[in-house]
Amino acid sequence: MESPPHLLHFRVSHYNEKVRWALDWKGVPHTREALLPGFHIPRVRWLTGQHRLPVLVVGGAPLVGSNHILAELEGLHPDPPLYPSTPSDRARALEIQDYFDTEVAPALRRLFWSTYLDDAALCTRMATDGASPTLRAIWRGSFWFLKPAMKRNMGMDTEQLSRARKRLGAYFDRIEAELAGKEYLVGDRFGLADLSAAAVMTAIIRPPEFPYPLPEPWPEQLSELKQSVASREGFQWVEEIYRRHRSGSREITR
Ligand SMILES: N[C@@H](CCC(=O)N[C@@H](CS)C(=O)NCC(=O)O)C(=O)O
Repeated sequence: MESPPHLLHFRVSHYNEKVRWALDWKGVPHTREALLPGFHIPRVRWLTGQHRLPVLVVGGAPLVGSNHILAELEGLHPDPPLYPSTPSDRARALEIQDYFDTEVAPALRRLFWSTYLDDAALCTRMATDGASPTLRAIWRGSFWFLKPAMKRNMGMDTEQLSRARKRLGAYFDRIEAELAGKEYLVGDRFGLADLSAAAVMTAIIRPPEFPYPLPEPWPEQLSELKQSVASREGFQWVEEIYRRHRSGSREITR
């Protein structure tokens, strides 16, 4: 018997949340393996020739990139459909997905990590949540070289961070403009665009249904960031979409 899909992921990550959500929502039983940022590289490189997560191993073959994985899942498990049925709705959903992946996700990730990286203890607690005490201690001991590498990798210089902060409101503008008073971003049912946009926004929103809550207390700056946009209609929409559509986990635990 073929083994179930196996997800290599970071618990904290919004790109990874897209794939978890799609697997859970489509009711696909799967196994998960959480890796630690930085320590993941040799394993993921060896498996896929690149270093980013999520990776979903299906029938022994690794799939890379959240968009690609979602498209493959749709082919393998068409019911319930995540992609809209008409070509024009599909094109719009893909365009929205692309905007949130390439424009919004990297900016929000910068903002999120910037609230942690100046505090080694807090950052370790968040990044290694769920790992063994030994791994957590090794990660903490490696923080002096992980921190600059992560800052470089995520493009966390002053200019990019300030641009991300300035554009935050525009990301909510985009959700609100696409919704234009409707319940869903494309068409009249939950789908690819909603899942992609809402999952990406969890970098700062963190609805209670997000499967891996951040350890408490949050960094003050992260709470402030969340608070600064909490009254936006787009923020409340993300929370509502999670409440309604983030179904229970289909992870197989051994
Ligand atoms: N376009 C990719 C982006 C994935 C991505 O940037 N993943 C981050 C986590 S949020 C990552 O793996 N970072 C670690 C690294 O770059 O080595 C996707 O949609 O899957």
